[in-house]
Amino acid sequence: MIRRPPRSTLFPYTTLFRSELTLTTFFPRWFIEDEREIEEWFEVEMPGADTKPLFDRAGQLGVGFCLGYAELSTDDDGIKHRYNTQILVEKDGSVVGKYRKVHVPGHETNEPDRPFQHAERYYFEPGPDGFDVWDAFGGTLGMAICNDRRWPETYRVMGLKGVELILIGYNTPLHYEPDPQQNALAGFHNHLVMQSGAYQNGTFVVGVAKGGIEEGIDSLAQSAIYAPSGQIVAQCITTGDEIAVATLDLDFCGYYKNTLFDFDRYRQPQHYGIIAQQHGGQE
Ligand code: CDT
Repeated sequence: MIRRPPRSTLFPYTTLFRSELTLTTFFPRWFIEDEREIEEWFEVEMPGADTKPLFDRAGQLGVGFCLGYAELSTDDDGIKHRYNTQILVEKDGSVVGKYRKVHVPGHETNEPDRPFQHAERYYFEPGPDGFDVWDAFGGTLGMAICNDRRWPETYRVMGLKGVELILIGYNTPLHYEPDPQQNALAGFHNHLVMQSGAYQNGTFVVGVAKGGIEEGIDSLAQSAIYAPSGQIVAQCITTGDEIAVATLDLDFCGYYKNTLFDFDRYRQPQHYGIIAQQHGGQE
């Protein structure tokens, strides 16, 4: 017997979701040494002077949105931190959630033999806040950024917090220099991880690409909306500007959260300790 959650509302809001590092080019493809030049890519406040009109307009229209950008923050000790960040903005224009990318891929130093850099680990430190969820748009929403989507822990942490919709921006170059045999599988891996993350946690997932060619580099498109069944609800079919539209009944999550993936009933966390305690894999 399926236990339905008490709430039975449709997801009655319009939201727009943009990709990772939306406000700039994907600058980690360049290795820049000058600190001041680096900081030009970063936002020190959000909204700032350039982005305030977007918030105002969204508020006027009652359209929420999610936006990825490079964040420069200064802590209480005056130390600067650079994060790959995404925010969730409600339909009144208020920021309800901020997420800083946890899994930072790529390399730390200049590797001039590559056709282009992927120096995210030079520009960004891992987000210190982990994976949170927020009550927004009538549901429980979470966020992740690009490489996070490849790690099952990303979804499970939010799954344990009751997430119903995870918003993931990504920027995935179609050429992967460390192992080019993976190039042809980029689209397959993209769907594979988000479909399984959605299914195994009974949540909707929205994956949004900054796809197509930017500064001569071709990146994966295929933005899509995934259901808790693991099925694709909607998908973009071009590499140009395109909008995928779907109406999501978040109560559908209950069919999975309360049956096969009833965590309370079936999980065996006493056997999972190594996942949180051990960093690398054994030989
Ligand atoms: N932006 C981002 O995280 N991109 C990575 C590319 C592969 S690692 C160089 C990704 O996981 O899609």
